Amino acid sequence: MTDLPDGPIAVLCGGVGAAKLLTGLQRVVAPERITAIANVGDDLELHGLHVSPDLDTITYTTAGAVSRERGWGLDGESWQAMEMVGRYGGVDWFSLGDRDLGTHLYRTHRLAEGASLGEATAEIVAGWDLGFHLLPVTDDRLRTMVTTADEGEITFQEYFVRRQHDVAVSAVRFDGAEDATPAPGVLDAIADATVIVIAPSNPVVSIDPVLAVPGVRDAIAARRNDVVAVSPIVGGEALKGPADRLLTELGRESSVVGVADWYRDITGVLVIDNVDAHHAPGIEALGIRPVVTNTIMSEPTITDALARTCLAAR
Ligand code: FO1
Repeated sequence: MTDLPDGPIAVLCGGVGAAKLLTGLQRVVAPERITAIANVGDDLELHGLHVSPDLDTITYTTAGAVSRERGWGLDGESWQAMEMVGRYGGVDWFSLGDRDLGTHLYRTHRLAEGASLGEATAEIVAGWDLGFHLLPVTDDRLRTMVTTADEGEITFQEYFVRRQHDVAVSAVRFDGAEDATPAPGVLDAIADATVIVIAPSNPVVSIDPVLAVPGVRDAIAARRNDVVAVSPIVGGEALKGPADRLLTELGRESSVVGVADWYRDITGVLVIDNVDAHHAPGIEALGIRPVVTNTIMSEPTITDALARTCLAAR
């Protein structure tokens, strides 16, 4: 068994890939040692509700309550409320399940009472008895915007869901990032961590909006030797979502070398899948140490082994 380091662990997170790795991490070390710092650029206001997809995907997945076939939202969902919204001609391209709505009702009410997104998130996490700490990277408004050829600039969810990310993107912007500040606990979690893991999330639209909050990228870069990133690209493709196409559309290489180049100034290690072992020299040439293992988290034993590898890799 690889010897695991002591001390606190920080994990930069997007949605599905990060949530899976977190379920492994919280099994291989005490969950209280883990602070997940999550992207909020996917958030949206819909039907007067504040929806935080990455925060909720992490919460529901680590709680074992996520819908396995969708990878988001809750298991055993019904869609009665959405059917009513659709009946009246309301926005129904973004499906909110009846159980999931409870989360958005609670979060929206707490925000209206003056609670921060971080405070509301901590209460929701407590409601699922999760042992790890889940922080939004910022409590401020930050929204990922993408520029498409046919519609110009649209919100991330209009791209990802309404367009099913089936449209080329020429630019990505994080609206509000320049005025945002790291949420309480974020910079301390990065400074105090023994290991900082960059989860296998989309580098362009999930990890970059986390790094875009002033102070966060510099804090991570300062700890580069203790940072371990996991490539979300395997064999040149994304396991889920548009990461491969986005890298290509933005003029970068959709490969583990392209990911290494994307993370060049902030990570000392890149964990890649066995199928990409031949790319190791190209990664080393960028001054990043490659760690080759099975990164396809298709079952808990693989997920836990990957979690151990990440913690032991720095
Ligand atoms: N993804 C979809 O493809 N279609 C949906 O209707 C949808 C609804 C939805 C509701 C709540 C939520 O937390 C996530 C939801 N997602 C949906 C996934 C979401 O777009 C992605 O999880 C992230 O924003 C990208 O990681």
